[in-house]
Amino acid sequence: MFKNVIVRKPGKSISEGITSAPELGKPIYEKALKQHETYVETLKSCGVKVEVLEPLEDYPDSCFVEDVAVLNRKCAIVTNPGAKTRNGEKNEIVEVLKKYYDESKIEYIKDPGTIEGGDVMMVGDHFYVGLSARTNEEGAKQFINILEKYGLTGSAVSLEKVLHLKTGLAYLENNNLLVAGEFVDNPIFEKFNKIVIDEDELYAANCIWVNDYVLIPAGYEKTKKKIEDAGYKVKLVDTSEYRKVDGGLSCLSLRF
Ligand code: CIR
Repeated sequence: MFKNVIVRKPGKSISEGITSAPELGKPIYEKALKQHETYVETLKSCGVKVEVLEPLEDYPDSCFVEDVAVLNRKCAIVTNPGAKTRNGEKNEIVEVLKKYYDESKIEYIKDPGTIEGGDVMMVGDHFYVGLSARTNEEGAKQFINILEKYGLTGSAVSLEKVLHLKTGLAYLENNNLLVAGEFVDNPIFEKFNKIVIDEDELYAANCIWVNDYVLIPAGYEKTKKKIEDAGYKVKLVDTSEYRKVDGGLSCLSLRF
């Protein structure tokens, strides 16, 4: 169960966030802010406390707070984002982490290692780490070494197409895994009960399990039905403005 969530409000500069889909247009700030407020309220309705950080205009992608740290019950790992324009975001998360973790339990990934939290999927005490354009082998190695220090484990997964590991995967607890695209037939995920996302709803693979609920992006009916059929209570959140800059439900929060 999660008790706490950290989010960061988007700034006006979100319109300049990194995107692989410029054809969707730029996010509209006012709409993004409204969607963020709904996201926070929805999280609260799942029984977690939400700490809302102020926007960082210098970092257009900084509302995607998941990428700058990986939090678990034993330690906090501050990442080293591989996207150059995002790297400085890591310095802005440390202060708030000190409220929740003893300083001796806050660990750091160092150059030349890079890693972003979107590439990390937690399954109990095991962490899958995607090797992507943002996360390199050295970053994954440092990350797994830190986990082992705390009695946790990790393993690397090579990515082919997607931005982050969790762009195409979401662990819904109870051995249930949402899988999309390049991960559907990957033998690494054979042991899970797979809920396969249709090609035309790929974006909806980025769902989050929060206590007894699954948060799903609004507008993906087939995915919603599949998750309901698997026995979950679902809550819909519109993330259309974040989608324009490759962001989704998991990217917008740190849950621990
Ligand atoms: C980026 O390219 O870094 C942002 N525009 C989107 C980050 C999405 N984060 C995530 O999937 N964890």
